[in-house]
Amino acid sequence: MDKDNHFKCYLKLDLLPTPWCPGCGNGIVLKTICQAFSELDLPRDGTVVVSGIGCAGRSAGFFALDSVHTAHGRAIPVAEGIKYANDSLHVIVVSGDGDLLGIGGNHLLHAIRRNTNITVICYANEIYGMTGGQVSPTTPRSTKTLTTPDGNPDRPADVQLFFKHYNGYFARTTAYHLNHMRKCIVEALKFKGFSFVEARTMCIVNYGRRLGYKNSNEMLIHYKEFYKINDYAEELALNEIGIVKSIPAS
Ligand SMILES: Cc1ncc(C[n+]2csc(CCOP(=O)(O)OP(=O)(O)O)c2C)c(N)n1
Ligand SMILES: [Mg+2]
Repeated sequence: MDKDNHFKCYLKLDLLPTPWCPGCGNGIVLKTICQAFSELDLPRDGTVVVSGIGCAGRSAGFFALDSVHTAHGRAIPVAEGIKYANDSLHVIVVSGDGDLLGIGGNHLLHAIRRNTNITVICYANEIYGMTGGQVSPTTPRSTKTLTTPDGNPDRPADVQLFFKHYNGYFARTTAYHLNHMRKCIVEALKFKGFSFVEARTMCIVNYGRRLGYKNSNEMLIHYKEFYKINDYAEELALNEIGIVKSIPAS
């Protein structure tokens, strides 16, 4: 397999296409994760992928690796258990914003506190996609969803702040910024400790359409125009993407 196609060895190609809707950004994230695995030449028999429940959670089944599709919100503790049982494994969680920050939010806080050496890739589509478009912990304030027809009254979770008092690696990136996403994931995988990559990705069918986007390309253009790259910043502003490495304990 040539270098450009090497990432495919991490995928169950015979299962493609994925069940995701046309225009969904999850395939971009899935492919970029595999490209990052390929860049680091992660061993297929030494890498484990764990997911929770949701559209994003479906990705675990597409990796040609050992994988566990856990109960809703429980991917992180299962991944931690695997890592503590066999420290030589690379353990990666792939799941959605609702799964990781909503029902699973408690586990995330404690994994950050313990600084478990695993990587979490959050497919942050700002919505509960699989169940039809209910408000999620990353839905921006005032945004209309199925369950907030007058606009979300709450502030979204700013995950980088969860790291404030603990060492760890946080990065935010988007499905438009492909090279940046790959870099964020590669550095997360190399980080010795807990790493979290918030990958903004499009859900056009159960989210974007309600907001007036005609197609997911328009959502990509929004990412392009709204987000500025600010790598290695101490803290990212809402309109910034970048790597915030090893936020020091204060
Ligand atoms: C215990 C439990 N509660 C609720 C559900 C219903 N449920 C399935 S997926 C999901 C939301 C997933 O949202 P997210 O993690 O953002 O993934 P997405 O579908 O957006 O990729 C919910 C609430 C469930 N499967 N199990
Ligand atoms: Mg979601």
